[in-house]
Amino acid sequence: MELQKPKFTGGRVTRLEDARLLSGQARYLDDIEIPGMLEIAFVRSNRAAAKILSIDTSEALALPGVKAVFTAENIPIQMGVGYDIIQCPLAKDEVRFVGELVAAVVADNRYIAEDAAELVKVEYEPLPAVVNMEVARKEDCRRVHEHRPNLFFHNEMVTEGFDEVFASAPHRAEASFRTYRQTGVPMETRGCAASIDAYSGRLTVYVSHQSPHNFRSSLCKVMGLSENMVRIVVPEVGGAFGIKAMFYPEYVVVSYIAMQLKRAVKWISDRTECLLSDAHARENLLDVEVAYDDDGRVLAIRNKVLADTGAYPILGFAGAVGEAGWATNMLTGPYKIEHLAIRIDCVFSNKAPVGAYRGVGGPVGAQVQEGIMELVARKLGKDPADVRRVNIIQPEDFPYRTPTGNTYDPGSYKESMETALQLIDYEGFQQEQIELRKQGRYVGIGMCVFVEPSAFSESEAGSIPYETATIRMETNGTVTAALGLGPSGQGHETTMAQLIADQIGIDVKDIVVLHGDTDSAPFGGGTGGSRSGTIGGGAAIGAARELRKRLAKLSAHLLEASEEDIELKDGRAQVAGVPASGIPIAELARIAYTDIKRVPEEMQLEPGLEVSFRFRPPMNKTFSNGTHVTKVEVDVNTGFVQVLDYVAVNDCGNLINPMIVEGQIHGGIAQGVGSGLLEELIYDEDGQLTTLSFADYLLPTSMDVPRIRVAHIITPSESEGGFKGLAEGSLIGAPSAIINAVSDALEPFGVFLTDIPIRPAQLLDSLSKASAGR
Ligand code: SMO
Repeated sequence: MELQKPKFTGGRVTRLEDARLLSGQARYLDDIEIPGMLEIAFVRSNRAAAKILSIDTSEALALPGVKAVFTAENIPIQMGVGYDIIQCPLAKDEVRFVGELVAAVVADNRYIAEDAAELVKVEYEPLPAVVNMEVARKEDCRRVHEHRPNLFFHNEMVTEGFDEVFASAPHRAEASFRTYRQTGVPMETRGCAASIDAYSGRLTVYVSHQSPHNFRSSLCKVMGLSENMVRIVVPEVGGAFGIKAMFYPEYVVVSYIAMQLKRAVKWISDRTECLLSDAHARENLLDVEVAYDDDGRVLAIRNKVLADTGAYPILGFAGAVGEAGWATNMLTGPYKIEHLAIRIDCVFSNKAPVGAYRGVGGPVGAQVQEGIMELVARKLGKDPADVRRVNIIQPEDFPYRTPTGNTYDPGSYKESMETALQLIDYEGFQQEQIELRKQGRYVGIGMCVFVEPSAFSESEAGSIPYETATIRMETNGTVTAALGLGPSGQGHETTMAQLIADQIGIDVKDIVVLHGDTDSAPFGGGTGGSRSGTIGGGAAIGAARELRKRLAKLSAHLLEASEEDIELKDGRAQVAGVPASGIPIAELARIAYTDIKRVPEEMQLEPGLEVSFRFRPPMNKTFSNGTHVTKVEVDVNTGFVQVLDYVAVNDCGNLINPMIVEGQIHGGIAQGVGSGLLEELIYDEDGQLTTLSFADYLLPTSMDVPRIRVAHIITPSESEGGFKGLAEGSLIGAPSAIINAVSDALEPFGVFLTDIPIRPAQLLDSLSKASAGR
């Protein structure tokens, strides 16, 4: 039987979830109401480092409406969070960062709980806070964890023959790059609610999260619970960006309290808690030495990375090791650079824990890789595009093995760059730039050519290399599909339905995609690492294909035709080319369940029209790629940067839904404007976070985000459907493209920017340093 030309896959199918999302009908965590539910407010440490001498909860307990106050004393749970570190969900004896949980107040409502939290008296004996990572790494620095040196992770890697190549290169240059702390800032903050079912004794946890099954595994492991006694329900999620991929101590406290009090309880983070305690990301210092030849060909890179993990590793993420690891793993990006010497040092500090944020180390690696191209161009007086042309991996080089051991499947690295430069009129702009400079206007153009790893299918510790889809045709011919994914607005209900619909010849509107409930969804890894389309999509296609086989077999039997001649199309099964012969798929479904004497004998004991299919991509990773180019204008008096124009050329293989892909790209670029120009979590020297609201932690608004032009190039992967993940790529590309454009604008001043973000004050600082140096 021939598969018809896809009707839905590849099309701009209107998102099925949007009717409820856009009309206020969607149910997020805070919309969940459980009878008798109490609310929790946390007492968080206001010290970066201190011994806890005493906690007096008596006044809080006396407030009317307060049901209980919990401290480490009455929550005797210890979480092994990795690297020999044990974390108590509520701090015991010592606090290690501002925002760490100290006590939980349970009350009739959040107002009372907040008031009571202020009445909890914690007596601290301050300790010197370890805030600066360069200080933290020193032997004589006070230890954040007494039993471990602050420098808790160290790794080195060097390619064979590095020293010789480096020493004999015609040119060498150095630069230090720094990426400052940022965080994901989902519109809906983190939170969870827990309740015990009075009859079964099962614990249900509602949580705004990316991976229901991983969440359940972590919760059960930490609390010593049996997985069949725990149900995780993920309601609608209003953005996640990695920070909701991990497991945080609040979840243990809320679940524990629900079990103790036998009452439903809920906690939702307010915005300040979010900035204090959601995973932070990106704090890295990268010292780079680069060796290159007269043409600008990069021969070797030495990169020393120092990364700040904060006070604890976060469960479900390899801490700053993950970020520094990815930044260096992908350091050569789209370029053919053979020699690398890498050193990674990760330190603990008295700051919030570091974890996943869209792209993980990707934006950091891209900043360095693209910064190197810019640096070499400046040193040689060449056009940055020409330096990239000399270094870029050519079509004939695929599959290409990087010095860090990645095997790139084919991509359009060079083509994406040339297309992007044409679309933005790179050459034309250079003329315009000269004219504008004469008028005292500083405009610049910058690019980032990037490669994004996705669909990790090698079973690394804790990561699930596959996804499973369970799909069932109901007796009326509609389909219910369940996956272990955890969407946070990406439109999985639509994209998965598109894939399934094309396999079995029904309409997308006749498919309901379920996710986020461990009682109904098959085990899976959830959403992260740009994996859902590729791995989840592969599972959806595989399951639908199995279902199609069953429908073909049944209809062949009923139509007295050969299975090979059956086609499923527009809701009917028919002998190919003979529509009159057909039978509605809904009728097939009815027969399959309720008239089984008409079902072929060998199918009678099969479970109706329900199939499960596990998919693991055939390669370890697939790599999407793209090029971002942007024009900016800098006001040299105020340091204000306006992004004027933006072109994104993207290659993620075959597209399931171009509209959804473009949405991902627009969103990533908007975040990239924040990441490049505005967002920074700033700690003072005592370890106090000074950016506690959006008045200080600046997010991009629609006024900051430019018009974006997107173009697609399609180099299919070898995975099912030819898909590659693309969700994180635009945040990998955008910050670096913007920084490079700002550097280009300020080239007449000799400014060369290396840091992310480059905020107005820092920009003015670089300008005055550059002019002082002249
Ligand atoms: S930072 Mo994402 O959840 O891979």
